[in-house]
Amino acid sequence: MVKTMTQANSIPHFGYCDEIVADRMMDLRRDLKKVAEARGIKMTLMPIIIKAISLALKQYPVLNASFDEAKGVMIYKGSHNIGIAMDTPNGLVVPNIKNVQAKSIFDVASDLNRLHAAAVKAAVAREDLSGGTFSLSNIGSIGGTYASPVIVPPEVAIGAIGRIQKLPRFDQEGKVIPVHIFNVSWSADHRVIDGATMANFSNLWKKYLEDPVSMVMDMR
Ligand code: CAO
Repeated sequence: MVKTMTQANSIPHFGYCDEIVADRMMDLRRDLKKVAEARGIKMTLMPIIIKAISLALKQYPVLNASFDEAKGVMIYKGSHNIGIAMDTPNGLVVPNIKNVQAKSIFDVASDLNRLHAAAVKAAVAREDLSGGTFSLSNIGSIGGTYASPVIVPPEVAIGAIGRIQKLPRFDQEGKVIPVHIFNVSWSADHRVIDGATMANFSNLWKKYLEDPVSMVMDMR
């Protein structure tokens, strides 16, 4: 962590935040949870969030790339290897789920279960720790709303998820209604990613989560 975070210090980070309405994805998770349990897999919201990231990365591949500073070139990665920050008794571990672009939500849940179980036992395989292309930190599973996540070099972007809260919001008619909300905080490398690209990526990801049926439309 000392080495990686020291390297990250030379990256000019910029932050971008938004709030996501979580009600429909929570409904989806409730239904998927029963199906997954019957197959021996724990289904949280994370596999849905991770798959939505991969679907959005397909349209914004510059966020799933690395920047070769010496040559001044971008290297676009074909695989979406999404690193997940895990809080363990031995500290932070960031294994990655390989090839999320080719996996179902169930496959992602299954990998997340396997990696989390290994991380808790300090037994994550070397190959699960290397080759990440994009990272995500669900700090909300512990608490908090916004964060300033630090990019994991040589990646160019990272997201942090805040805690889901029930909050008052206005509906179309101007009435106050209770809504489940969580915040996302993105950090990106401003040498190679511009703010508009980050915002467009985040808007697409948000649309997938707020209207999960649209995810099904784009899955292969
Ligand atoms: N808001 C509200 N509830 C949440 C939540 C959130 N953001 N994230 C998780 N939950 C819920 C889950 O849905 C689950 O609910 P049920 O008990 O009803 O099933 C419960 O909290 C436990 O979830 P979990 O934490 O076991 O599983 P997960 O897949 O959501 O997250 C992991 C897995 C590994 C990402 C998480 O456990 C973790 O370690 N988070 C900390 C990450 C971290 O340390 N980041 C900092 C990095 S920089 O130092």
